[in-house]
Amino acid sequence: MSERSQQQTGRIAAHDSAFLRACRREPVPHTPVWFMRQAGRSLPEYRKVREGIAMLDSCMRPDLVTEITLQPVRRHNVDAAIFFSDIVVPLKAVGIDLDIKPGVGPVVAEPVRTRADLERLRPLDASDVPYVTEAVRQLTGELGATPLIGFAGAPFTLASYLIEGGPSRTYENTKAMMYGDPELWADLVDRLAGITAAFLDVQIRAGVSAVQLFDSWAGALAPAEYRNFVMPASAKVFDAVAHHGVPRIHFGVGTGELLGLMGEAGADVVGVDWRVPLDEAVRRVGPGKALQGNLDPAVLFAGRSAVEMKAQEVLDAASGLEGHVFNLGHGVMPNTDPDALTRLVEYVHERTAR
Ligand code: 1CP
Repeated sequence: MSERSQQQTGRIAAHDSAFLRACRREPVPHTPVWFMRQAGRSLPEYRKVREGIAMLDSCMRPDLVTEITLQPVRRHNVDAAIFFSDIVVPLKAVGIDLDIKPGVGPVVAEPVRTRADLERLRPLDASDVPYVTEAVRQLTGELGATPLIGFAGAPFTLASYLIEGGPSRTYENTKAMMYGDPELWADLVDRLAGITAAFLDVQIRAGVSAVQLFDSWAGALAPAEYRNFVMPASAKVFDAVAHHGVPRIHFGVGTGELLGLMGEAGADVVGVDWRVPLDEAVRRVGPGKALQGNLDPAVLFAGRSAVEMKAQEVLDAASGLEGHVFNLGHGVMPNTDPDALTRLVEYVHERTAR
């Protein structure tokens, strides 16, 4: 089969799925469910296949990526798969010396702090990430009518890892550059927007049915700063992939005050964490966009009846929405009981069956 017809086959098969219908704000047979970090350490089968293999190495092995991406689909009956990778993979692919340290997260050997450092961020080309194209093709073949979501890190969140050198609570170096050298900052996030757009483009060309832009840490910013320093770069990413016509999801943590702007940046679906109920979130986002979220991932530790009660609250708050994709307000935590996730999918499907 030609490359083009193969990618079309995956997308055509998934076109009428509940997930894609909800993203397009069309009527659905049931509310679709998937979970951020549905693949990963909460699953014993994941821990088994990852044994002895470093996180970034696993992202570069198409057979392993395919297996890990499929694990939660088999186990939980979720309505979408999310491509197994990491937001720092494209940075590694353009030559940034970084690693993902167990229990820590991404660590950058030489943080990006000066104009000379910017030169290390060359543009990304599809030939830098052949393993991504290969894995997406394998996956769309295996998934049939279940849509595959591609993703990338948004410029602000990627910049925070590059500048801080690793995870941060305060983003002091990131904000120092933003406020202290706005020109350098603008050039940095613009370069990152190019890399991110190219990384999404590779995934879409290979056959993913939707993309999610993770600006996980944008909630550290006030709306005015988000609008000035971050939104133009994220808008550039959304604009660059708009012509493909696949739904674009935009998500961050603690972004209640930014929801309107995050929608305005160019998203079709706005992801909401657990801090803002969906009936309030829809007022902040405005018409014409679907919402995704927003059960507190910690609720999954509280026992079955609490999970069902809190899940029902999310469904009730979403009852007036035109498009709702059920998800957690952030990723599945590693100690989560996988059976609680399976039961949650069942609950949402049963309660929303039309
Ligand atoms: O060895 C391991 O299992 C390491 C844990 C892990 C995993 C499973 C990391 C390190 N990344 C991943 C995979 C991953 N990363 C996925 C897989 C697909 C799925 O959701 O099932 C996705 C979507 C990501 C994206 C990602 N990486 C984000 C955005 C999502 C979010 O959680 O907000 C972020 C911020 C990262 C950075 C990162 N990578 C890994 C960790 C522990 C972190 C966060 C570190 C921090 O707190 O700053």
